[in-house]
Amino acid sequence: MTVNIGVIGLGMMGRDHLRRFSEVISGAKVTAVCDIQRETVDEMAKTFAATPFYDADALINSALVDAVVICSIGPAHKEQILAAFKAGKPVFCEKPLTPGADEARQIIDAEVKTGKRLLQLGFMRRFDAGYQKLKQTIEAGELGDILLMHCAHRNPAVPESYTLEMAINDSATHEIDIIRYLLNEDIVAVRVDRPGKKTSRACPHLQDPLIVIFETESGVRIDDELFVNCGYGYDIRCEAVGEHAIAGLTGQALTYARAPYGYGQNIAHSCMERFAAAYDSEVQHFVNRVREGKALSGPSSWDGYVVALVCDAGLASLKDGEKQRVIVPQRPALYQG
Ligand code: ISE
Repeated sequence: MTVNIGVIGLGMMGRDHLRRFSEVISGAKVTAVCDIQRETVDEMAKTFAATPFYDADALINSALVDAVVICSIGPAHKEQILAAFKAGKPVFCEKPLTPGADEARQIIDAEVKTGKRLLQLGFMRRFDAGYQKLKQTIEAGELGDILLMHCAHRNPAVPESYTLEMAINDSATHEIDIIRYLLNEDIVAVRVDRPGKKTSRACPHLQDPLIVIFETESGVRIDDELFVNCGYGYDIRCEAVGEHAIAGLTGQALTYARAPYGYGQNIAHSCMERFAAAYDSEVQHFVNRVREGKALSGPSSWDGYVVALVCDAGLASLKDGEKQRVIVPQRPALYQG
């Protein structure tokens, strides 16, 4: 069976998924595309031989579409996800699930009512080979009890439209999700620290870098450096410090260079490059589950909801610099295991 995919939102991520479906993914094809920009819809529909839609609801309910891929802006997600649930169609949704936790909760309630996991969230780092290996190492007990983690999230540059809040709810979201995934526990407190200095590369409205400190249920303390105008590359770092040993990501480089300046590895310049294999793998995972008629697995609406709770606390701390508690409600049975 070939899964007929409808893609909503044809910006950078939507287009990258269109290319992925046409070049990499097996068992699925894009049959419908939709965006608020008519010219983009027409152009993409032509390039990928898909039917153009100018209304998301019409695409979701079209017989041409078996499963929906949502790459629209965050504020549009809730209505689109709820419409897909109503139509009984599986959804792959780019992060964030929703911009705030209250809306995310409505998605949880609606999905629980359907009695089946119908959504996979685009937290692609869970599909990255390095993070997966790190998780296995932690779970095998090789490091002993985990005491600390050091993370860094460095982007070469961000556009002027990137707001201070986005450092939390657009960038740090990835660490928030991956910390929970690696440690199998929730984050209970968050504090945002504004260093005294900032890069001259950042727009005046930004404080860049920022440091976010997370604490988990068992007391693991994690520092996350968010440096989104670092200039030199797309550099994601994660090190777990255990009682007996430490382990961390090496990066994505497949080759090294020996040159007059020394010994080095190539560095990625975008998330598309750094996590290319992870994006392929998360989308193939989604398609496989749909083809097999199984409930979806991987990052869930619940993960999106809990990440939104932590982000809301992080945004409060961004304002007052105080440590903010995160209270995670009871996880519904649908999301256990
Ligand atoms: C962007 O939205 C992403 O998801 C990237 O992975 C992240 O590195 C970047 O900071 C975000 O703005």
